[in-house]
Amino acid sequence: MERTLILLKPDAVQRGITGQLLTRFEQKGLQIVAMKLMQITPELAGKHYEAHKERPFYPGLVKFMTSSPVVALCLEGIDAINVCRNLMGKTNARESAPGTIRGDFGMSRSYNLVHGSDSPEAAAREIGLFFPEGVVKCNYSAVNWLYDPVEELKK
Ligand code: 3AN
Repeated sequence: MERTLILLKPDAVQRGITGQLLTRFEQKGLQIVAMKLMQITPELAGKHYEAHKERPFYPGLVKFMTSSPVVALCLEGIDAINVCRNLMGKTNARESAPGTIRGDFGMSRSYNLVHGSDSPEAAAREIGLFFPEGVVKCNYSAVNWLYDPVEELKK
């Protein structure tokens, strides 16, 4: 099992579509192990987007991400990072394929609705940043029907 940090960004919260976006992840079969509505501070945004500090779009990105609450989620599943990034679609929502979250809900490259960790290292770091209190220990029984217990869940 792998974990990833997902953020439903200020545009998703303000447009009132967080439920629809969360449904995409739930119906795919990802498990929620942490979730909260929160306001990102400039300090947290700075740590989260550390890798983009020198990029021209960085100031606008921090302004946007701190402009309204976000919904932060930690999702779990086999290959959760890649599965979520495929569900999200390309960074530029105008170029994102129909069927993806960005492709179906967005028109912008910067207001692109959702963030998902892009590597196991980033996921561990970002989950620590957004959920310093830790995630919830859950035993979802659906796991045994989402995956082949013999082939995919064997320890
Ligand atoms: P993704 O979120 O698809 O992994 P990243 O990590 O390359 O994309 O970029 C982080 C965030 O920075 C994006 N989600 C988007 O909001 C913003 N961003 C990326 N590239 C640009 C750009 N060229 N202009 C404006 N905003 C951008």
